[in-house]
Amino acid sequence: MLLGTCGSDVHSVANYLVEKCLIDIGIQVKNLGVAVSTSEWLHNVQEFNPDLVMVGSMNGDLQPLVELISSLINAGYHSDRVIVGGKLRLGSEGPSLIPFISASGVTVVESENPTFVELQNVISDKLFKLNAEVDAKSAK
Ligand code: B12
Repeated sequence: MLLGTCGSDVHSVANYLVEKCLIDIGIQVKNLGVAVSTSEWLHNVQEFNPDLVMVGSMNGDLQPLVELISSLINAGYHSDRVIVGGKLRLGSEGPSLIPFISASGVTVVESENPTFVELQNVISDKLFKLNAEVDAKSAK
């Protein structure tokens, strides 16, 4: 899966710890790091076709996140494979944009301080469901 932040978000500590918590349960993570531009995201999604795209947003600026999600969907990446989380509620734009982000079909981890076990469970469940869908399609 791909992991990173977008826009001008430089909160690398959270990014690093989330990466470690996923690696701990055997998930392969390509960490793009912080303040990743939309074009860089799109380039990596096209190159690696990841099972999941995980975007962290810490600094309260949700507009770049919304733009990235739209760009990914426009480029044909399924919104069901996008997971966002971090400090999504605190910024002035937070409360109004979370429903908008959810409505686009991405998975929003709404807890600002999920334990690593919660985070690991969300991701494992998501991967399990996606794999089950792929199996069901190929069985038809
Ligand atoms: C350290 C820090 C900084 C450092 C970052 C250093 C670094 N290299 O990482 C510096 C000083 C650079 C910084 C700058 C700023 N910061 Co700052 N920062 C923090 C601080 C104190 C800790 C963040 C952290 O690393 N936590 C450690 C991680 C592991 O814990 P966590 O955040 O709880 O992580 C969990 C969740 O967030 C979630 N999660 C995190 N990432 C992801 C990704 C995905 C995909 C998922 C699903 C979940 C997820 O899961 C994690 C595990 O539970 C927080 C306050 C706080 N106490 O949280 C403010 C905070 C995040 N910062 C804040 C702000 C406003 C800023 C600035 C805008 C301040 C300013 N005016 O300049 C700038 C923005 C800079 C930028 N361009 O991004 C606000 C954000 C408010 C908001 N969201 O509305 C906070 C919450 C402080 C506050 N209470 O106001 N910051």
